[in-house]
Amino acid sequence: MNKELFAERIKLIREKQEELLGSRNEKLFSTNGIYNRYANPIVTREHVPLHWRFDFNPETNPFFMERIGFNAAFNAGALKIDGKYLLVVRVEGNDRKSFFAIAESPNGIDNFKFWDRPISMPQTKEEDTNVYDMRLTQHDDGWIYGIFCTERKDPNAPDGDTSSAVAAAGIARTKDLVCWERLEDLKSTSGQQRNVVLFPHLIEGKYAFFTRPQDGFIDTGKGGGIGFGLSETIENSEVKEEVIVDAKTYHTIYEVKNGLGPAPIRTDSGWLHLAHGVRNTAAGLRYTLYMFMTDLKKPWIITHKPHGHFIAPLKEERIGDVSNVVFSSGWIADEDASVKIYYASSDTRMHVATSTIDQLLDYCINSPQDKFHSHKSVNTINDLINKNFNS
Ligand code: M1P
Repeated sequence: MNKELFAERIKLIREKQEELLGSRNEKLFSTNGIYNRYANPIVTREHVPLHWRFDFNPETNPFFMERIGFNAAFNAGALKIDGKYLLVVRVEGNDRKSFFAIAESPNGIDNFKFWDRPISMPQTKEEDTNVYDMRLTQHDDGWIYGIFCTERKDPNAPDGDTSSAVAAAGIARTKDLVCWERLEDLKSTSGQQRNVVLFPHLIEGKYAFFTRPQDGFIDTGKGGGIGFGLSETIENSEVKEEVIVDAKTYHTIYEVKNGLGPAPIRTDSGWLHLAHGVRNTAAGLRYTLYMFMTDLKKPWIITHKPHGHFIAPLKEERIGDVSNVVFSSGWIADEDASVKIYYASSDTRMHVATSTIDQLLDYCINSPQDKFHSHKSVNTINDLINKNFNS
């Protein structure tokens, strides 16, 4: 390729990305009045910096071809620091390996831009094959913790089984999201763990974790449900006992499995929680988001739980690498009591929805509960109809 064509390709590709990164997002009208979606995804594989993808030297890359491809950017943890909205994005390469990278926005809604380098995560004695889905917790002890899933090949897999894996909760801490100190993985009595979240305060002087015990890598088996347990230390964390906060339940949107999303938000009325629930369908698993509240002093006890899903995959969100999925591991409660809810669709790209603490409390406290039977759902609907007819 001649020099002019090489330069022209760089110019075109740069312009296209700058246009994407600089584009404004539009808040959409909300019929449900609980939260607002936005017109565009906020982080996608197209946001991955060009210097991670292309060799800019015409001698070694004469066709200016992409040398490293990226497949998806999803399931991000979130934190606001010094007025900046930061997402720890799960970036997945074409080689299927996920890693973490920070995307920063001045307003939390658009203009997300990746920092210059991805996070180099230190290893434990047992190296990670794959890491993903980091939840961030700003803990009272002064550290920012990232709890994530570390996946390794199952050492007990029979010969020829090249896909069985073991999932565990990896733990790392940082002060600046650049340098990370890796701690030992969480030990627990259940076989595997995913979707583990660190609670921001000590309870009875101990570190407190929301867990998701599971027997297998995909199937939660006899385990499942969102659990809760305490650990004496964080450096060598071990949860010896898990109570189930929210069990998987027949004929609900969390029938097959569930897991906590981000660390809960504290309000005067209790802790607000966002979680994902999974049900089976003829078309495969369907992941939706749901909410519940727990007691301020006993965050393992549910006080309010609206029926059904809070956010379900809609329109384009329904399609991607793993279709019919919404998943959240990050939200930010702002100083003005607004809440930015970050969620990924179909294991492919990131979105934002906005609400307020008051709206979310009203939703959790005043929405009817699931009564687990069709005829009882009809009674609930009739209660509302009667109220409206009599008012
Ligand atoms: O593919 C959907 C999600 O599946 C897993 O979540 P869970 O453990 O609850 O089934 C995770 O791999 C998650 O990353 C993924 O989005």
